[in-house]
Amino acid sequence: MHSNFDLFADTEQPHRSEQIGEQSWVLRGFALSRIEQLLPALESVIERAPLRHMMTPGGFSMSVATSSCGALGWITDRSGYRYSAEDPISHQPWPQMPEVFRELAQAAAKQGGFSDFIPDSCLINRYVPGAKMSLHQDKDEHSYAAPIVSLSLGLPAMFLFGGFARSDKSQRISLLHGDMVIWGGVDRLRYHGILPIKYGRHPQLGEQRFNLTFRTAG
Ligand code: MD3
Ligand code: FE
Repeated sequence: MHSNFDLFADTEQPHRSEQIGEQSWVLRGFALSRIEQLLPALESVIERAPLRHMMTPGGFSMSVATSSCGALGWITDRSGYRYSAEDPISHQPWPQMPEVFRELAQAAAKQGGFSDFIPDSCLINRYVPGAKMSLHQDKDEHSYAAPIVSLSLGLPAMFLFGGFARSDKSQRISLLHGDMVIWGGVDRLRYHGILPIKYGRHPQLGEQRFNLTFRTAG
């Protein structure tokens, strides 16, 4: 793994950046400078579009609770995985993507060389201890040209970063409160997952982990 220190002119704060793939990077603590705007914005989104355990096409309830904001939200039910312009519970459009979400996602994407990233969807995943996400590829987006940017909050997680076949060996990368990750280009279709979250209590978020993923879905 390659590691280096970068000095970002816009924040004047040094961030540790780790390259984990040809076009993938972990930006340690990248969201911390905006945490005071970020947490209330997240709270307001999930007040309007409450977290829910969606049903997979196979009929299992997901251990992760999800919601979305932006023009499109990711949903799953008995008819499959897809993006939808409305929340299937309220039949209303998803809440707007808060400015601070978009700004952080675009600033992170820029660090990976994706300077024209325009996310139209933010999927919110909430993990409690024991919740996990099995190895999968993200293939529901219209185009794979745009990167995916993720933001981790709360309890730590062990992220699995695999290859292009399910059976390829995975790297294990721990993701902490405030870390952001960029995946694009040749790494966009890699298998990935999250090991079961360990018990613990985060000082700001309690017994949970949130992951926000920013995508160009439409
Ligand atoms: C790696 N979420 O929502 S970060 C997902 O932490 C998802 O909640 C995880 O996988 C989480 O689909 C992992 C997101 C992520 C997204 C896309 C990727 C990691 C990726 C695409 C390629 C490689
Ligand atoms: Fe995924």
